[in-house]
Amino acid sequence: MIKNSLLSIGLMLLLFSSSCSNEILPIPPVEPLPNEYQLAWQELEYYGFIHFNMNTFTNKEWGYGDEIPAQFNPSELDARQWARVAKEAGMKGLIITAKHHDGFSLWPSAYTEHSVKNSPWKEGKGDLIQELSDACKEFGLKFGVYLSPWDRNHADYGKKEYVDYYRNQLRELLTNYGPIFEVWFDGANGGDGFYGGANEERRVEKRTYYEWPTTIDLVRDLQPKAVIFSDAGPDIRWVGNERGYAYDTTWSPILRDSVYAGMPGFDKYAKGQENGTHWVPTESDVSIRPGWYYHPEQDDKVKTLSQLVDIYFNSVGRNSNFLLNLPIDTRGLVHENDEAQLKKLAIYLSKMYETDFADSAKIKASVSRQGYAADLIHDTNKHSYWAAPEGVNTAQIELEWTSPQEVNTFMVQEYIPLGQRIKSFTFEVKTEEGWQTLETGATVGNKRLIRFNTPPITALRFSIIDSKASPILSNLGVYKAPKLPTE
Ligand code: FUL
Repeated sequence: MIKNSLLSIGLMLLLFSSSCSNEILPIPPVEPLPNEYQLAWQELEYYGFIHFNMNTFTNKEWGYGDEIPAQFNPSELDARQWARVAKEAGMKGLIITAKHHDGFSLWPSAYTEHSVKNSPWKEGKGDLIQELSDACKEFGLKFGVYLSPWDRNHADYGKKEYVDYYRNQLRELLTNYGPIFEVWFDGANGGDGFYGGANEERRVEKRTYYEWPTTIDLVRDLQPKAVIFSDAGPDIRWVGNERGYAYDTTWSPILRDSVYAGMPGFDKYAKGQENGTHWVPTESDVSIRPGWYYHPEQDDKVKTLSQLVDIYFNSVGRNSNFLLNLPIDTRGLVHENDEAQLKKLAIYLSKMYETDFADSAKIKASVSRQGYAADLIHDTNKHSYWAAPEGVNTAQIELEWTSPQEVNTFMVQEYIPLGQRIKSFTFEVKTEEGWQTLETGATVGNKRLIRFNTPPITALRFSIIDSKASPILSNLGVYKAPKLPTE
């Protein structure tokens, strides 16, 4: 009893002294929260996928598994060229299909004959995973692997032995090639295949067959800093389509009861959930061509600059990461047409981000928490931020210029280490005609990008209408994106 009263007197004194002093109190987080590897991953924003192996030479999207290693025969394979192109494109990493559904392995795995070691490429002495890992290192890119759970070549697919084989392969990939930033578990599996000559249909129970919890533990053990992607995480989730578009409302938290690649009814996760229990942000994957693999007949179907820009805004700009696939051609190179489009996107984005017009604006907030003033939204420290007072879930941030500005893009970021909070906002600009509302939306998360097309503006207002708890913004920017050509 005495102890309790002493405790409450102590607490009162503490509250009294902090309300009298200028002490900056930490802000309570709103769970679920990202871990440090998810945060580092989120900062990558844009990175590349490489689809290259047997299908490249058979001109297919899904090989049956009866191909023979002799068919894998690139004439000028150069993983350094891929890394150079990716780097120049502004990508932060590359994830390669180490093994796709047909089972052919791009490294000399000790557990199968169905690999580069029996191919004509480098007379069977090549190891493409090593080459790409080295090239990524040289060009300062992160390196990730895709290992298809479904294997249409393997005789044991469907039995327990295959799951051991899968883990053995994974162990090779996660042990021998340096740091891996992302492990990609594809969801497509089950169905007909070669299966060591059985040529039959094999269905597996996707939830239980692979014993995912054990495989996830293996990844944690071998590459504790890697994030694991599958339809529902555990770390990164699929955005729910292969067009590269996140939803307008995209929560990083999801309500999740289990995790496995290829979960049916994925739709319920696509937008995430405001009251989600696990932090599992989205990754938006899309190919620069119609196919994931190279097909010569698609040489003139590479996405246009406008399409790529649109995807960028609808992925990175909607609280997602952008994973852009490059189908490597039969020479073993990123095709010239693809490289040209990547360059256009890189130039476009660097021009857009070149000048931040927020630098010359006066920034005001309708309310601020002590120690978290409005100017902290726009400084060079990514860990400083503006926040509304405790219990205040609505606020307005206004930017004002002394002369009209020709701008067309607004960027805003929540400070996600303390949780995703904002659930409703509006965006307005002021022109000679007065104020007009240009957008109303729900989520912000890591980044929200808003494009607009108005006469020059003298002010803009980002209003947080509602939030799960007092909102926290870490960054904002105002840009002038170049005009897009009509292609
Ligand atoms: C899908 C696969 O079936 C496609 O072939 C491709 O690899 C894509 C990224 O994932 O599930």
